[in-house]
Amino acid sequence: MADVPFIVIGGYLGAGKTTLINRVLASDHGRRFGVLVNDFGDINIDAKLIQGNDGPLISLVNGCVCCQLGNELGSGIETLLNIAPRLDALLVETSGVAYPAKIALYAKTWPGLSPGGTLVIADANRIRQLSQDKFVGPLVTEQLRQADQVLITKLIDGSEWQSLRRWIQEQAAGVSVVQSSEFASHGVFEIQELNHSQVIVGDVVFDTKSFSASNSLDPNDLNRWLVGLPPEIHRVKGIFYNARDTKHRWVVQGVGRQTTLSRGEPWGESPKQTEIVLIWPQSSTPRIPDGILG
Ligand SMILES: Nc1nc2c(ncn2[C@@H]2O[C@H](COP(=O)(O)OP(=O)(O)OP(=O)(O)O)[C@@H](O)[C@H]2O)c(=O)[nH]1
Ligand SMILES: [Mg+2]
Repeated sequence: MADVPFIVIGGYLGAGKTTLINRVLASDHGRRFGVLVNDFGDINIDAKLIQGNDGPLISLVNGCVCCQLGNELGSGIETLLNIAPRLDALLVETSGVAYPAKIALYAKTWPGLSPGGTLVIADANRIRQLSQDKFVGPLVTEQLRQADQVLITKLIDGSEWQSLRRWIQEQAAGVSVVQSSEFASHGVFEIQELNHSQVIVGDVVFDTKSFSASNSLDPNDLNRWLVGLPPEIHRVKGIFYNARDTKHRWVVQGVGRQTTLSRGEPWGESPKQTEIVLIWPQSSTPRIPDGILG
């Protein structure tokens, strides 16, 4: 029986990993994926946002899989490998604070897995600035170095593409760089593994806070609260029960200063609940404003 490719999707908080996974799952690939999704907070928002997967999804929560959740990842892999008929591939979304090569190593040692490569997602608007950040810069740069391929998202100005690609290749010698608009979903099966000489895992520590409530939220109130969040909060994400549209889940996304509220899937049978997670580098100690979620 052929080994199952183990494909790792990494990259910093909010770069676009879940969005890419949803795109791959929704495409006409004719393959059955098992998905493992690690979210750093204590509520796995991403597991609720991954859609269109006919296969199984395993949620790894409350920590980062590269350092804290090794046993959970192992048992998740084993569960997926035991599914009959055999899945065609395992797709792993690392948390945005993970060192992806450490996770990719599982494919080299775990019976039944074969290496499927590491795709690291980079947000065109933020990657250079993040690489200079005094707290997270070393992590962000190391994530790029651990990639077999880098995928650039959110490229608005096409004229930036060449210089961004060159910059990434300066950080990570030999890596191939693609932009998301030119990345076909079957590309996840075509990642060429590079020979990474060593796997570095640093010690950037992150903090998280989550809110859950069963009462509805007004989008205007939520927006006002989001605007008041300090810039040290690197990621906000969640689903909320919108007082104005109680049929659908609403999704809140915040990456840096960019925030959006959008309509999600119908609630269906699931309980109508607001669940929002904030993540930030621990050293920055932001003050989270009181208010609707305070
Ligand atoms: N314009 C644009 N927005 C994108 C793209 N990819 C992702 N986004 C947006 O970026 C935000 C974060 O996307 P996610 O896919 O959740 O990012 P992520 O890397 O999974 O985030 P974490 O799991 O929290 O680290 C969302 O608002 C997405 O809609 C893209 O290619 N273009
Ligand atoms: Mg995600």
